[in-house]
Amino acid sequence: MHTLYYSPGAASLVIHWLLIELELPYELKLLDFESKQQKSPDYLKLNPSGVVPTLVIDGEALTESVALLMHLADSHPSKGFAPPVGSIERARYYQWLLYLANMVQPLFRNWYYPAEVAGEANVDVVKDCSRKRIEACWQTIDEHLAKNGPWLLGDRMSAADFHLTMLMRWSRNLPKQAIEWPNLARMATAMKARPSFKRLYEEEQLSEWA
Ligand SMILES: N[C@@H](CCC(=O)N[C@@H](CS)C(=O)NCC(=O)O)C(=O)O
Repeated sequence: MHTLYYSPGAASLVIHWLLIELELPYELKLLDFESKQQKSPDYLKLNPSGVVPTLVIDGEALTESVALLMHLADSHPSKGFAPPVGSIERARYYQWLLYLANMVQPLFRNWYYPAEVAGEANVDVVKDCSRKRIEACWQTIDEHLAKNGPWLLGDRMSAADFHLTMLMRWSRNLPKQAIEWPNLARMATAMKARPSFKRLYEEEQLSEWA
């Protein structure tokens, strides 16, 4: 059994999406960010960083969205969301997942939580720098998809494409959205057409970027 602690649209979204895709039994536990439930003593015992996602698998609490995504994809090889360990496709998979996790995702953290970087007095400059660097990442990924797409790993869709789609969704409030890059737009359209996306939206009660 899987229990996912989530907040609608947050980094937990990709884990929720994969649980649906992999047809796993799961229970959702909503954390109310308004009342800072993610910082409650009970939740901090599960996730000392006070963030989502936390996925409890058979009683063990695990964190970090990309680590969870990799574990879920590897545990259900029949779905083909992760290339075989040791293959060159696997090396590309690691490359793109870590690019998304280390490069793109932290820039979004800076955009949405700019005071964390350099205090309230500097939020505008932090947001502006983050935005420019996010746009440079979209340019890099779009050029890659143009040459080597349609997916991050070429002809083969992988768990990395789910993560990329979640990050693209986060750009909907930025001056220039990811879908303004044509290859990213085509990829997002294909991902949104999956039946799992509809169920994800229903269960998280999302409507923006449908
Ligand atoms: N590296 C973590 C980052 C998770 C993260 O920053 N989650 C955000 C939502 S997207 C969160 O829980 N924010 C609430 C807070 O920081 O209080 C992961 O990928 O799991």
